[in-house]
Amino acid sequence: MHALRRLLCLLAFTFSASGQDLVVKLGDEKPVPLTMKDLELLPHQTVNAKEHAGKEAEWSGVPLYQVLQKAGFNFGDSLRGPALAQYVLVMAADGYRVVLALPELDPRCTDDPVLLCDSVDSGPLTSEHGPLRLVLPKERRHFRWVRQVVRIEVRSVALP
Ligand SMILES: Nc1nc2c(c(=O)[nH]1)N[C@H]1C(S)=C(S)[C@@H](COP(=O)(O)O)O[C@H]1N2
Ligand SMILES: [Mo]
Repeated sequence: MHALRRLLCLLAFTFSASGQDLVVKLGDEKPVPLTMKDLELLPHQTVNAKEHAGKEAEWSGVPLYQVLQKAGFNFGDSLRGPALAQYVLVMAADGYRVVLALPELDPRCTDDPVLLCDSVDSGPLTSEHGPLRLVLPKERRHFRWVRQVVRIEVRSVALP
C-alpha cells in the first residue's frame, strides 16, 4: 500500500513537473505551452494593490505583453490598422473568461500595468487564486483579476 502511494506521488510529481502551466495561442498558430519556470525567467514588475477584500498586497508578475511576446506576438509598429481588431481572451480553470484589447497591454499606449502574477507578498499564490493570476492594479473593480489563469488567446473579431 505504501509502495503504491509512493508510486502515485512520483507519477503526480512527474506529470506536474513536465506539464505546462499556461497555454498561449496566437490566432491559428500552434499553441505555445509555458511552465511556471518559463514565466519565472521573464522580466517581472512589482506593484502594491488592494485585493477585492480590501487588503493591500505586493503583487509580482510578468507584464502580459511580455508573455504574449514570449509566445511570438509582435507589439511593434505592425500593431495598427486591422491588427487592432484583435482581442486577448484570458481563460481560467473554472471557465471564467475576460477580454482585453491589445492597446491596454501595450507599453507604448499606457503606463497602467496588466500583470500575470506568480507571486504575492514574496510567496506563491494560494491554489484557490493561482498559481497564475491576472492583476490590473489600476482597475477599480476586480472582475478582470482572473484567478487560476490557464490559457490566453489572441483572436480576431470576425468581419460583419
Ligand atoms: N477564475 C476566476 N477569476 C475571477 C472570478 C471568477 O469567478 N473566476 N471572479 C472575479 C471577480 S468578479 C472578482 S470581484 C474577483 C474576486 O477576487 P477574490 O477571489 O480575491 O475575492 O475575482 C475575479 N476573478
Ligand atoms: Mo466581482
